[in-house]
Amino acid sequence: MLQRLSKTARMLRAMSTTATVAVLCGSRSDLSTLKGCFDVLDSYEISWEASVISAHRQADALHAYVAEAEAAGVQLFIGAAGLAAHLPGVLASLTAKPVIGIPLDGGALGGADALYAVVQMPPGVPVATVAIGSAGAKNAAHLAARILALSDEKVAERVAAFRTDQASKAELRIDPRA
Ligand code: C2R
Repeated sequence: MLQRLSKTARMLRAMSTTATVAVLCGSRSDLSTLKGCFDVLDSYEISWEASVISAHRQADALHAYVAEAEAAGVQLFIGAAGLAAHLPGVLASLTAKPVIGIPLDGGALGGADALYAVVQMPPGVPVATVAIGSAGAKNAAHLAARILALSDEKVAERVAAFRTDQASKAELRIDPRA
């Protein structure tokens, strides 16, 4: 697992700086939970970059990163953190772009601590909050695609195709005479 994570970290450093979506998490220990988020963004062919920057531990670096990312053309931020998960909320305080928050299951409270921290933002500083953990990580990417689809026809087509495919896979018809 450690080997896989350091490989992921190397991959992240090599990412482009012209991404549409910036994914941030509070710790390297969060990265494995975010794999589904990266995979879903890839499936929609949405360019992304990811960084480990903690609002608690690296406040100045986070401020600088958001300013640089916006200047480079990032359209949407995804923030993921466990425990007292302030990262997504601080992101929303630093940018007017949409922010999606993923609460992570990292401690004694099973992610409920992070969920409350991410979802209970004061009025005027919204964080679109998804489910705890890996299900939320995937949905953060699906939600990002739907937001970007409002102004990007290609992404809109891929969202429509995904929904059709998902519905056909879920369909089950039972013949009562069989
Ligand atoms: P470590 O494993 O590095 O001790 O981190 C991280 O997201 C992680 O889930 C433990 C947990 O602390 C979280 N963390 C935050 C923030 N920075 C780190 N919630 C933040 O800025 O909100």
